[in-house]
Formats: sequence, structure tokens, C-alpha cells
Amino acid sequence: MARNIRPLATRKLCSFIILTMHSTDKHNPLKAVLFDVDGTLADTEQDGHRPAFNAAFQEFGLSWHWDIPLYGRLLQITGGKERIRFYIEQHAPKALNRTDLDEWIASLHKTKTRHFKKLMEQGDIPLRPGVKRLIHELRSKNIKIAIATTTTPENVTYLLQSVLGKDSIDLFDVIGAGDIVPMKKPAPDIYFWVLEKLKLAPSQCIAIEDSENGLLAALAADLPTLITVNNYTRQQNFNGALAVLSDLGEPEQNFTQISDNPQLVDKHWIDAETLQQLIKT
Ligand code: XBP
Ligand code: MG
Repeated sequence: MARNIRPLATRKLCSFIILTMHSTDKHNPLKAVLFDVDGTLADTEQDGHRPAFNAAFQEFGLSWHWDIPLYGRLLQITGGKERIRFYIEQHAPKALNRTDLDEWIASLHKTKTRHFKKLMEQGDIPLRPGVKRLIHELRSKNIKIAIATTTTPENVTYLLQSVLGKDSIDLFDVIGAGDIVPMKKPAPDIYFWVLEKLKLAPSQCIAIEDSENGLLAALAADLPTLITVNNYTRQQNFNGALAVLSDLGEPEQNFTQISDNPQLVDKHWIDAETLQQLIKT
């Protein structure tokens, strides 16, 4: 008799755990938030990457200078090495005759990364509104956080150390960056890579992006995507996004909604609960 009780109790316990897991899943479908970096975590393009490229050009004795509007146009090409090559094709085609073009671009870009590091160490570029609050809230609720970016992996470390502290890279469960995948955004490769590492389905996650290229990449990976715009991306096409916001907002610095998602009418900042509501629709 006693022998039969234990398996029954175990079975009941298992059913209880499975039921609890299912009901938690139903109310808590959100398992991970996938953050883009440049333009989303921080406004790094205009006053971080752009001056770093210019400093590298100067160090290489080039007369090239990427001013703010030109850099905005060049941003349609994701990835620094790819952006340099595109610029050469458009504005300095003589350089295409170099027999060592690939290596030369790589070395120019390495120099740019060194300058970007220096700029991040100066700590002049803060996180965007709501980013730090949301990251810490997600961590406290055991919702995973990941990074899916086109930028060079070291840049993620430099930025995070500058804005979130020395070991802040450990806050992230997965970091997908740079040349780890063959095709950069708008290709979905980096999102597929991160989802595979997280072992999650896109429907259990949400991506937060700032640009049309980023949105296209996330949507092609089937990820529900929230957009927070910046000066370079405000006018882009965000069809397919869950919502388009000025930023993630703070209790004392509310976001403005650019889209017209009725779920966000009475919301003033993005928290875990709001993200869950957004992906349930
Ligand atoms: C933005 C990019 C990056 C950066 C420059 O990445 O396209 O190329 O502009 O970084 P995301 P690198 O928005 O996906 O974070 O020079 O290291 O490529
Ligand atoms: Mg971006």
C-alpha cells in the first residue's frame, strides 16, 4: 500500500508543477528581451562611432570627414567595415584599386574601434531613458536579456562598462555581435543566432530596436519588435512594429508615442508588464 502512495504523490506533484508552469507561461509569455545596441541602448552613432571613424581617417592621413548629415546617409549600411567600403565606392573610388583593400579596411576599422574605446572611456554618452531601469527590472523578474547588434563585440563591452559598470556585461544572458554571423542587419542572422543560444521561440521574446534596418532584421526572425527612435531614425519606415516611441520612458520623464497603439495610451514608461501585454496581442 505504502509502495503505491509514493508514485501517486509524485505523479500529483509532477502534474501540479506542469500545470503551474503552463499557467505561469500563459500569464508570463515573455521570456527574453533582445536589445539592439547603437541607437537603442545609447545614442552612440553621432557622437561615438562617427568621431571614431573620423579620428581613424585622420590617423591614416586621409582627408575624409563624415559630418552629421553624411553619416546619417551612410547609416543605411550596417557594419563599420561595410560602411567604409560603401563610402569608398561612392566618394573615393580610387581606393578600390588597392590590392590590399580588404586588409586595409580591416586595419582602418580596427583603428576606429580603438578610438571608439577611448570615447567610451570618457563616459560622455549615457544610456537612453528607461534602459537601465528596464534591464534591472527584467533581471529581477528572471526574464532573460540579450543583445543582438551589428557592432563589433568589443564596442558592446566598452559601452556597457562605461554606462552600467565594470561587470555589467554579465547582466546579459547572450550577446550576439558583429561578424559572428555572415550577414548583418537587415538580414535576420544575428537574431536567429541569439534565439538559438537562448533556446527560445520568437513568440516568447521581444526585440527593442531603433532603426528600419534593425526592425527588418527582427521581423524577418519573426520577433515582435518595439521601436524607440532617435534623431537619425525618426523619419524611417516602421511598418510592422508593435509600437514606435520616443524612448522607453521613465516615471519622471515619460515617453511620447509616435505610433497609435491603443495599449499604450495610459502608459508612460515601458516596464516588463507592458512588454508582456504588447506581445500577447
Ligand atoms: C549599428 C551599426 C554598427 C555601428 C558601428 O549597430 O551598424 O556598424 O554603426 O559599429 P546596431 P562597427 O544598431 O545593430 O547596434 O564599426 O563596430 O561596425
Ligand atoms: Mg541600432
